[in-house]
Amino acid sequence: MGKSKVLVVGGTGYIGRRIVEASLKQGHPTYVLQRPEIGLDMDKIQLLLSFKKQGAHLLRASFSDYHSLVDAVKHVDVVISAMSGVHFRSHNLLLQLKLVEAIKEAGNIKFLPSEFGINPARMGHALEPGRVTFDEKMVVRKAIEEAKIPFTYVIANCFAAYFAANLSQMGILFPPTDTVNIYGDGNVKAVYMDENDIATYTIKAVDDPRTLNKTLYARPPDNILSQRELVQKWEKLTGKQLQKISVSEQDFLASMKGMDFVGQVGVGHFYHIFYEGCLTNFEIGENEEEASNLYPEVKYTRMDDFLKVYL
Ligand code: NDP
Ligand code: GNU
Repeated sequence: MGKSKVLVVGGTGYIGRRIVEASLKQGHPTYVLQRPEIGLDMDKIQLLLSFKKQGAHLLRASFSDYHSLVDAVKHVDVVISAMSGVHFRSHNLLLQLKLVEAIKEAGNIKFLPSEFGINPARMGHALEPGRVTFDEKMVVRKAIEEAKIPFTYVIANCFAAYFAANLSQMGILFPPTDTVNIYGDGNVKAVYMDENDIATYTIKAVDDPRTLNKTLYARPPDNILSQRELVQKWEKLTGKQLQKISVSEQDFLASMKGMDFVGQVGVGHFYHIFYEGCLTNFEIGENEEEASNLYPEVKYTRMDDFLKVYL
């Protein structure tokens, strides 16, 4: 039995493009949704053409044309959604409900919905307005499970480019040069993942019976780091100490006032990650898997190496 045919929805997106590349690299017949709505977005067009050059097939479909979605998913065995969550660019997680319906109608297809962050099933207590990310992901999961569609939920923890590159500072995507805000005592453990490894693990899970109807965490031992440990790695690389300013929980949460919606969402997520420790304050359960344990052959990127490009 050959490798499953994979359709990536949201394939020109930030994690989506990496999932397309990983699917091609691991030898899956790879399909990418081509939406008419991308119009004159030349960057997306160029990305789609580059995927085609690498052997991917483009499938035209639109979320405003349900039958085009059904026709598209009928070409494949597995659909992976990398639909945007709540952040800088757009916020369309609930559009996936149409995709669930199309997959249900087509039948015999596994679905990996757009997760790739904190496990939303553990965030019932999450702060407003950031909780919307988790609530919407849970609505999609409910639809998948009610439709009895086989699934795998990929919990990516923190994308390194959004959380490690900036030493976990908000509002910037490069390391600070003089001072760094430390959340509380900075000793709460987080998990930082290179996005390319998330894509690799996601594709490894596609045909793996061990991940069928399971939650797959990316929590490799060397990448379980506190913010203070991450800062120390950077200081070692630069040979320069940063001035550390400890931010109390109260002051951090108070900073939400006066921020725009996305900023407030971010404060909520950062709070749960760096004050509460929501990524590491639990053991991975019986009915759950950890990616570096299932796929020890993957030489996942450590943050010492990830940070080098920012020097
Ligand atoms: P992007 O903002 O890159 O968007 C991904 C894709 O969503 C787009 O490329 C587009 O697909 C599709 N999309 C957006 N709007 C629409 C629309 N109106 N109709 C149809 N398709 C649409 O997403 P990210 O890669 O940043 O996020 C993907 C997932 O990763 C989310 O679940 C998010 O929560 C999570 N995430 C996690 C992070 C972490 O640190 N763990 C960091 C960032 C995101 P197309 O290619 O067809 O144009
Ligand atoms: C990260 C962000 C970075 C926000 C997740 C504001 C979903 C997740 C770790 O919403 O846009 O500065 O788990 O000023 O489950 C936001 C998104 C990151 C947080 C990405 C995200 C992480 C979404 C900021 C900022 C770098």
